[in-house]
Amino acid sequence: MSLPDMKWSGIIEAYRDFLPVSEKTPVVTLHEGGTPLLPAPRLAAALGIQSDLYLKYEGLNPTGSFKDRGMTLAISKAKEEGAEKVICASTGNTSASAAAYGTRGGMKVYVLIPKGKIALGKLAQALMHHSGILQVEGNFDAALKLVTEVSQRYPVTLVNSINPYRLQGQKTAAFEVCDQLGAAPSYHFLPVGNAGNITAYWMGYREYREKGKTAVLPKMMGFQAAGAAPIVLGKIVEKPSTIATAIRIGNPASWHQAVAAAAESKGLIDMVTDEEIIAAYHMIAGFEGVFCEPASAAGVAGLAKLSKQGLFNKGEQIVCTLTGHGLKDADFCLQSSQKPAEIVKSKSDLLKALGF
Ligand code: AN7
Repeated sequence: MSLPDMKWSGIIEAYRDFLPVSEKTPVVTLHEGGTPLLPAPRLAAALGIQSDLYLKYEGLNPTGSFKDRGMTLAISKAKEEGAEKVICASTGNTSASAAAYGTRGGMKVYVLIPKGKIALGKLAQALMHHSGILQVEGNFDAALKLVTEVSQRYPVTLVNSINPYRLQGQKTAAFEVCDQLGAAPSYHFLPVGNAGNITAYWMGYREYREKGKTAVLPKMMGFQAAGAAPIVLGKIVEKPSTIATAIRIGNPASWHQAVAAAAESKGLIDMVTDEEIIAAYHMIAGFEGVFCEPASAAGVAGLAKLSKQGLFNKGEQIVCTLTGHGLKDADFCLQSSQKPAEIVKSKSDLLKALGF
């Protein structure tokens, strides 16, 4: 490993020239970003894809999801502006990230989550970082509406992706992909929930092209869960439903920007069923040793779906962002795995299990 790699100290330091910060901005960081872009040849072969396939493993961020990229900037700017309280609505990962970064910045964090619909690991994170955990009986969309209204009238800073600093921070993932590959890939697959991330990646890729860092741009390929697919259906989904709780969102905040990203890049926004998401989730872990949470597998599920149409060619590069770590939702993993652990009572049991 070279010395610059060892000195990685987060996305604000790495990409300062591209971000709305000054020397006066107090940088609140957990050294997020710098995540690996992993070649995935066994997964590509299993999907029958000739292109080079890579996984951008965002589960390796400090709180286990891509949200940390946006949160370091949103919290640093909130601190610069003197905020004492921050708030977000969340399907889980935003709250985990806000809780960690807000605490590190010396602020009080409040999170509003849909009751019973967030993965346990994410709830544990919000608890551990001493945030005020509040629940709504409704879904994420209702929670977002509430925190937006309150933050407009009271001295509490909203750190959902409506806060423009969030997407500014998140765009650095596109910079990293270009820096790691030497140019933008042919296709970029990712899950779509509130639609901030696809918007941020597209902004990042375009900025990098304007600065001469990549000559090409990828096709942006976003995937919603079929039970929570307002953009695909063209209408708000009042009661979104999917096992991928992170993307259980019926009225995305960045809806129009996401549609524009897909259109301008000649990509698409489509949907995948829960069965397709679960199959992809197990394939990524089973073929590549990479564990992501169910929602994170929606992009790969989309790739699996399209690969049947023979769209992808040799010499092309495909990047799939895995947005969050699998340990966030260990409950779901155990529920959806077919095989319980075998009981071993003797050496002969063990030898039999090993196939000897
Ligand atoms: C693992 O935490 O919206 O389309 O409140 O946690 O940018 O919303 C999470 C979203 C994908 C969707 N994968 O990204 C929240 C929240 C994971 C996520 C998404 C989320 P966006």
